[in-house]
Amino acid sequence: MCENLEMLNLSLAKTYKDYFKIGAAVTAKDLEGVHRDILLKHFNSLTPENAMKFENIHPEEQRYNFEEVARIKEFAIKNDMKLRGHTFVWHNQTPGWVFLDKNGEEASKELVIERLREHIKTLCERYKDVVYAWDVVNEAVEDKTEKLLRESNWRKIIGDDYIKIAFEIAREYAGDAKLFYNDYNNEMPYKLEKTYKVLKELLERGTPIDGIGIQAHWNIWDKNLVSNLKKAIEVYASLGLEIHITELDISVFEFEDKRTDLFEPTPEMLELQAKVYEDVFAVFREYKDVITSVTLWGISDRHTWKDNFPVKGRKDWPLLFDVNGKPKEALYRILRF
Ligand code: HAH
Repeated sequence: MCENLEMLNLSLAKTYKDYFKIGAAVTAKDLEGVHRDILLKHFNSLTPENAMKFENIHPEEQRYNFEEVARIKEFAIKNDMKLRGHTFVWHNQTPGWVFLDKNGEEASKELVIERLREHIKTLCERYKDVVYAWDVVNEAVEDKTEKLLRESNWRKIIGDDYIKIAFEIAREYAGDAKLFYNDYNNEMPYKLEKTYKVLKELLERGTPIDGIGIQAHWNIWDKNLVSNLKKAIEVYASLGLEIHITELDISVFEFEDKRTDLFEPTPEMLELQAKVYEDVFAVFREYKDVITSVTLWGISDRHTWKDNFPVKGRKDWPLLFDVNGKPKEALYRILRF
């Protein structure tokens, strides 16, 4: 405890300044109150959790909604932070209009590509001064069947080359920002193999992909996590890719565990969680030459997407600060090494 008191003054971002950026996913609400204090002390990179997603920032063809991102951008610049841009091409949270023509029929390939270009150009130019990396394509690899690529409107209308096309367009407008392919479970063997195939082929065809985002929506029960993670980092690095950990959180529930009767995390869970955070940060440090950014998908357990996934309305406690914004044992473990 004495030791913990001393550590209260330490900053995560400062502790890791010679390793990688330390980020958090944020909404505009997080720029006030307890979350604001935590951000200022511990983080130097921000990812808008939802505000840059297509349906939020570009809800209608002729209407952008820049308000929330403007507040996040202003906060970042004022406090010497950078942004990760998330995300241009995704099968979720993309408005229907993108894929429909003026008669309400399925839009042509040319029209969808033209719209994508306009969208990417607008965002890249607007956020050039503050975004250091874009998630150009999110979650394109299929994980249920044997197929490599997921079905989506993007793929259905543009064809398999939609990924290559998106990266090429982004490269035209993104300036110095790095371009990332981002996905979940891509450290697990089944998906690592597919992702490697997809990315290798894209890179061989000259697709301007700079890096891979490992989302890192993990849990405290996965015994193979550290070995899978190391293997995945080595495989992706062998392709010459930079690596970002983009959406880290460590659930107290196994994915298959759908129980709803737990109202606070048990001491055993918190201890196990601290150990998993400690272990994965040791791996991140070991690979600091290829890992250049580590982002938590939220700030404190008060607000986390895990409260609605995979079970809607079930509380989870996956982050480094508790529901009151107090540091958890997990935070101390990654500050002390
Ligand atoms: C992520 N999907 C998204 O990239 C992010 O934008 C969103 O806010 C939260 C999570 C993760 C995901 C998953 O782990 C399993 C199935 C679908 C989506």
